Amino acid sequence: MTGPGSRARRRSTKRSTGAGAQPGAARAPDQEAPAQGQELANRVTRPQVVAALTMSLVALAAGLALSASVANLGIGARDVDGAVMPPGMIMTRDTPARAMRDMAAVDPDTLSYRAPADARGDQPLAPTMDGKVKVFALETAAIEWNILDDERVMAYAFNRQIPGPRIRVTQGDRIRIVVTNRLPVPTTVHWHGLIVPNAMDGPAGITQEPIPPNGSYTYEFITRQAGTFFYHSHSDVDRQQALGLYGALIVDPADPVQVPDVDQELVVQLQEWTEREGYTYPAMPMEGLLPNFFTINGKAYPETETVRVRVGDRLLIRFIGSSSAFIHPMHVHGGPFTVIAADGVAIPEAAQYEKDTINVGPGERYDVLWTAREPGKWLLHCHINHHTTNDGVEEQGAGGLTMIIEVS
Ligand SMILES: [Cu+2]
Repeated sequence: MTGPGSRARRRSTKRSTGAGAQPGAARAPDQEAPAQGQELANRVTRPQVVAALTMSLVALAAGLALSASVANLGIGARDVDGAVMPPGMIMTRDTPARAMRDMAAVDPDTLSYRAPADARGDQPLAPTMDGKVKVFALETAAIEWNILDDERVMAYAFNRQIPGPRIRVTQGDRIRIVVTNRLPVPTTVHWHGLIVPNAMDGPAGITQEPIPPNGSYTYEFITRQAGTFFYHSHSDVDRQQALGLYGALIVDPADPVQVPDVDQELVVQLQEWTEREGYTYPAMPMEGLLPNFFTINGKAYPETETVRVRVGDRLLIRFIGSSSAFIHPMHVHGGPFTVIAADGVAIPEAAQYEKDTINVGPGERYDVLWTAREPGKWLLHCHINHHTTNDGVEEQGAGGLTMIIEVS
C-alpha cells in the first residue's frame, strides 16, 4: 500500500538513521522508531562466505574445463607466429603449433612480387653453358598469381611463375641447377623420378640441410633416363608443393628414333587451391583445407590454354601429377588415346593400351597420344566433376581442370 502517509514514513525513517540524526530531536506523531534488526541483516555469516567462495571456485573450474575441452590452451599466438587458419578447420586441444603453421594461410607480408594477370607458367628455361654443363637457375619466392582474371592467389613459386619454368634437356646431359631460396622459410628441390646421386636427391633433413632463406644450393647430375619428369619442393612438402613449388622436367631421348612421332605436344600439370576470404591455404584432404579452385598449368578454365590442331594430327599429352594431395581422372573427348609411357618409362609398342580416361595420382606421369579425328571443340578435363568448377560454379560451360582442343 502506498500513499502520501507511507512515503512520509520512509523519508523520516531514513533521516532518523542518518549520521546527522540527533537524539531527542522532534518527531512527527506518526513516525516510527528505527528497525531493531537492521544492523544484524547487513552482517555476512561464515556459511554464506563459504558458500559464495565455493560457487565461485566451481564456476571458475567449469569455465577452465570448458575452454580446455574446445581450445588448445598449451599454445599462444607467438607459437603460431600470427598464423591465419582456414574457416572450418578442426583444431582440437592437442593440435600442435607446428601443424597449425603448416596449414596456415600464406602470410601477405612475405609476398615479394605480383605477376601480371595474364602471365603464364611453365615457360621454357634456357640454360647457360659451363663447358659441357647446362646450368639452370631457379629462384623461389612468395608471389601473387592470377589463376583467373578475377581470382588471385598467394603462392610459392619458382622463377615467379606457376608452375615453375620448364626444364628441357637431352638424355646424357650433365646439368647443374643453382637454387636460390627467397622464401621466408627453408626449402629444397627434388628431381622426381630421376636417378641421381643421393646427395642431389633433395629431401630436407635426410640427404641435405634445407636451403635457408636467402641461401642457395647447387644440384648437379647426369640425366640417365628419358621421359616426362618434374621437380618439386621436398621440404614441408605438403605445404610448399601445394602452394605452387613444382615444374616440368622433360628429358628427350638421346636416340632420335625413340622420339615419338607427333605433330604437337601438350604438358598438363595439375594443382588444387584453397582460397577463402582473400587468403590462400595449402590444399589438403581435410576440413577447412579442401580445395575450391583447380588449375592446369597454373590457370583455371576459362583462362586455360586452348590447343589448336588439325584433323589427323597426333597430339602428345604429358600428364603430370604435380598435385599435392588429390587424384584426377583425366578424360579427353573425341575418342580414345594411346598410353605410350608411364612415370617416365616408355611402354613397348605391343604393351601400349587405349583409354579415354586415366587416373593421374600425385607424383604420376602418363604420356598419351591422341589423334584429332573430327573437327570441333573437344574437351580435356578431370572427371571428378567438382574439379571442373571455380569455387563451385561453372563459367562458360566448365571451370577448373578443363581445357579445349580445337580441331580444324
Ligand atoms: Cu580432378
